[in-house]
Amino acid sequence: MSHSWGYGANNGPDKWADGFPVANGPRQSPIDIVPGAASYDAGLKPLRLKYDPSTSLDILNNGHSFQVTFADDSDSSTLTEGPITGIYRLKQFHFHWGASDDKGSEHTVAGKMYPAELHLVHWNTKYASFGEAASKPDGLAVVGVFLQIGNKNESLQKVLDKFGTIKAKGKQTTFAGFDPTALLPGSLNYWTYEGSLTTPPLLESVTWIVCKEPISVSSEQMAKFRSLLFSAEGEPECCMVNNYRPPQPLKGRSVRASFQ
Ligand code: SG4
Ligand code: ZN
Repeated sequence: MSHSWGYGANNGPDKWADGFPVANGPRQSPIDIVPGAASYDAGLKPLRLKYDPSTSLDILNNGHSFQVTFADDSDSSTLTEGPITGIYRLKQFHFHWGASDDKGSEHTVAGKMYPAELHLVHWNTKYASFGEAASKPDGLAVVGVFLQIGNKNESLQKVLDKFGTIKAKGKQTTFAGFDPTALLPGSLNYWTYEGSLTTPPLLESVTWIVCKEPISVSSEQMAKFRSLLFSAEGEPECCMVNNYRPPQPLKGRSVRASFQ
């Protein structure tokens, strides 16, 4: 891969191992979650997500996805309990999605793909910064939430309404006062396993927490995701679609469920 990574035929997931050999490592993500093969663990605590809307800062098209970034200089927006120990701070959330409603999520459930998947990225405050935590086996915890076609999602719409200003790669605008709690499903039942970032550098530092219950998104809202561009202003327009990595081998890992 002489050029930078992406999701195209020449720089997509099949090529990532050329520049990032850990792509074939022992704890890569995403995976196919087989509910019948997951073991219920009565010792898994409920997730505690405490988000302060005043910590939301801005929204950015980074050329791979778009993300909403949070101030992470204090324990204002945190994830605790669940499968993790200690305090993890919210850094950003982003999504992965398809070119059509029949694909787009990274994790799959018994082979089923959802049209999109939300990732809320947190880092372990036993380390000094996100950058330091990102390479540690217990450095990151990402909460994954599937999106399923249904009613219009009014909380998500607040995010989509900013897309006009972040259409191209590198575009950024302020995004204040947003509470990501509004994007969580009613039930926080989850599966958990030890995995990795799903994009290069594919670091094996993520405790994955995947919610069983999806949130809703309308077909019209999904179409809006696909109006973003991978390309920068002035470059040939290239729609941001299919920015997901397919499931990777489990390699003997166990998937635990917080519910029966
Ligand atoms: C997306 O490309 C995000 O925009 C990235 O965020 C993120 O990288 C990457 O996905 C991998 O994260 O939860 N899917 S994932 O494993 O969080 C990081 C940024 O580039 C390091 C900041
Ligand atoms: Zn992600």
